[in-house]
Amino acid sequence: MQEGSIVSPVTETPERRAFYQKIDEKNLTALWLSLAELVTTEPRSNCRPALWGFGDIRSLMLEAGELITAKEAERRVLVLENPGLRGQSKITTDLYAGVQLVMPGEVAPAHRHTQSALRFILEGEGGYTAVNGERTLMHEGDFIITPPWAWHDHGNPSADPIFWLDGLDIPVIQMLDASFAEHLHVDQQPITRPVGDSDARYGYNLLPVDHESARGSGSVFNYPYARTREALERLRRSDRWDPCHGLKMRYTNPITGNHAMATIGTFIQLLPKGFAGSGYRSTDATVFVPIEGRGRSYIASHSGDEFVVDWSKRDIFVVPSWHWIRHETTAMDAVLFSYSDRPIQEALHVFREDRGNV
Ligand code: 1HN
Repeated sequence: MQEGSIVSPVTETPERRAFYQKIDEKNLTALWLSLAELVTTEPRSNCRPALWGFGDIRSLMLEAGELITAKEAERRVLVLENPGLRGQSKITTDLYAGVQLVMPGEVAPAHRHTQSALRFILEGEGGYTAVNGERTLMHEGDFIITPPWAWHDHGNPSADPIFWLDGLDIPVIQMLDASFAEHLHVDQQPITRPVGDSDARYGYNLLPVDHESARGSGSVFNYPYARTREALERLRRSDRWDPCHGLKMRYTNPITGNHAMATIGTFIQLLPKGFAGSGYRSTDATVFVPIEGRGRSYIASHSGDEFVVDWSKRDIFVVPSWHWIRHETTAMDAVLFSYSDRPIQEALHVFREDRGNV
């Protein structure tokens, strides 16, 4: 048996080779030649561990700010390409990541598409994004959702550049061949609801009495960092720390209790200072974004290759599927935002996780 395979390789004979050539012309191929690659005993992926330092991204983005406007670019974004998946606009096998810059006074024009997006605000205050007729203000650490097919535009009336991380399910929609997109005829969509409307309707442990009939028209779309951070701070007094995750929560849709987005799982975790985490692995390749503090994470593949990430605030790093990860902090508390395809894997009953020693 071949390592990582449930089948043995078959030998070649002249007759077999001739047969393969003959069936090739009919758009046929023999499964026994590819089965070992198609059905592996464990996840095998070209996705690699990687780190992008925010300092580098920030200065390159400001350079991009001199070269092109947000309007001409449609979105002024530098795409984070996984080093094992170059040329595909992927940070993991099925998710996209990019860092977006909106300069003071700029707008990123209104459009909509079937891909879902998350924004995680890295730097700057006072920008806004408008989704389905409602604006929400951006603050550092806020997690903001653009649901599929929702009109959205962004603007920065503040005096400073605003940077955020975009996470989208682009490769998923690509695989499904379900991409649709359109432009609005004006840069900024008409505003039909006051700031805070969705939050008041869905974000206070209350729901509109007829919310069922309004389903699809909205839910919470900004999860402000101030409130998320307060929850973590209160929990640290009472909760037991998880040996792998510290104190980790997932963002939810308050109507369903499910993940906040249908395709992308989103998480926030507090690692206290002096934390030395145990190893953890899961089948959802995960993008991490520290928003407070600094620390070190050790990422190890099944073959034992170790990738050490020294991270600080606003850096971005990725952990491939089924790679061991463990986190360490020293003198400072740290808070990490993360996202993965976990909702898809759970829906398909293929999500697996494992705890142990690296
Ligand atoms: C998009 O619409 C945004 O609205 C950002 O800010 C990144 C990447 C690919 C396709 C659409 C945005 C995107 C995107």
